Amino acid sequence: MIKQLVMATNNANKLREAREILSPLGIEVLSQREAGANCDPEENGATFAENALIKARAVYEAVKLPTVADDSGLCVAALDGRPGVYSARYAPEGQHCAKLLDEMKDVPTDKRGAAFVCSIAFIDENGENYGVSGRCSGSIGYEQRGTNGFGYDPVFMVGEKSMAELTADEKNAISHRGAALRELYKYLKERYGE
Ligand code: ITT
Repeated sequence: MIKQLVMATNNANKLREAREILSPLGIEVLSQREAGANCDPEENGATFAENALIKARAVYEAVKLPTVADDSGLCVAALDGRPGVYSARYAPEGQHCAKLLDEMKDVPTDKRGAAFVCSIAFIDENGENYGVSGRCSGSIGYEQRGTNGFGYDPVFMVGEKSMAELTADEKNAISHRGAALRELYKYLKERYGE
């Protein structure tokens, strides 16, 4: 059994969601800062999976502990899948939702479909990698709603509610990251469980 793994992220919400789902494993999930790594590698991969591996590899090389990294984003059908892997770089801090609503202002209701996508890379104690992914379908709303979650959650509608109107448990149950983390959970439990 491994006792610790490091989450290679600068996003505190991703770390929280990973801890919420992985905690029953009994593996301590350290932030990269707690592990002594201060990494922010250039995410120049063409896919979520490539970028997740770039982030995991950078932290693994710095701390030589099992490492997990998440690369995720929002793919909007009416925008040909944008912002996709550029989701974090789509707008200045705090302006992502407003910019997206503006870009979508003339798009009719039946064409507002979107999906959150998440790829997670795990690098084990030998430096070997394993990947999982998850997806959550929804649509882009017409206004920002709710204060939970982070990022694009206030404009991402799942049924009648935005993702930011869900509790943490409700979001984890349906989210792209929740799905990917549950896959990772299964893998880690089978591989390292008693
Ligand atoms: P790290 O690279 O340090 O992990 P980051 O926030 O920059 O942190 P990404 O490069 O993976 O992460 O970019 C993800 C983008 O997609 C970012 O703009 C997020 O706000 C958004 N995003 C990802 N998951 C989300 C979620 O569950 N809810 C809302 N927005 C999300």
